[in-house]
Amino acid sequence: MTIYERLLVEKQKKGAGFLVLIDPDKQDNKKTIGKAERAEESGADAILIGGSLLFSTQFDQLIAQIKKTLHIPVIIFPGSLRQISSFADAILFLVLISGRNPNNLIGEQVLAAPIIKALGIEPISTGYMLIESGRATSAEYISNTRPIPRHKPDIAIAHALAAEYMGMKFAYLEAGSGADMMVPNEIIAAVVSQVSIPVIVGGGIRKPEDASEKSRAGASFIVIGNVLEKKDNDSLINEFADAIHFKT
Ligand code: 1GP
Repeated sequence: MTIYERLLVEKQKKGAGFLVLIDPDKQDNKKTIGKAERAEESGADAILIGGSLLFSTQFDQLIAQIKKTLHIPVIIFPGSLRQISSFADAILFLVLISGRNPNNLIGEQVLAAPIIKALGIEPISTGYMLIESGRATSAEYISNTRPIPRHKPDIAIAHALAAEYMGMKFAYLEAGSGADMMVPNEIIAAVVSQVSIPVIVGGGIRKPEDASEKSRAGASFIVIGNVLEKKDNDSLINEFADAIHFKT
């Protein structure tokens, strides 16, 4: 079974899947590994690892160490070509379809593809869509693109449909890490009502009740990052898992 299929099985069983995002720069490797272990114990379905920027020079070693103890998939959520590792189970093969920057639409992908092939990592093609969320986010700034206006669900639907028709496996609605405002539930529901590919939602989700609303609005996977870095406690991760896994 591929990692993609495994994720879909978890979503089917639990209502929605819980993905914990780890930023390799936020703490030292030892703490990061501990955090990944706690996420697995609490019921996270996979670890995403990556960020818009990467200061660390230990990316490969970190993933290798995480993989030694974890059983859930470790999936790269790359901000750049530097974030590729043979130790990962899969990589979100991101295409920033909400923007019109050719580098994020095809340039980086052409450079990354032969490396991914040579390393034998499973690529999961993902239509990545930035949704306006208040202040400019790192993803917007670094990619030099404009997000989709948050009160324009029709624009989001058109992009997600284009992702589906181009054969992508996920549509990712992204408010941005630490965003002031989350992706609105109306946009999630509107997109989910029109596309058949699973929708990932993340950015600025700080409370389990909000995560619950997003999964009930139809998101197949919810990504939680920042808040678990700030309030690193078992009970909060457990609450997120319970809120997102609404079928279990
Ligand atoms: C960001 O969607 C993810 O790429 C998660 O965002 O860090 O705000 O939870 P947070």
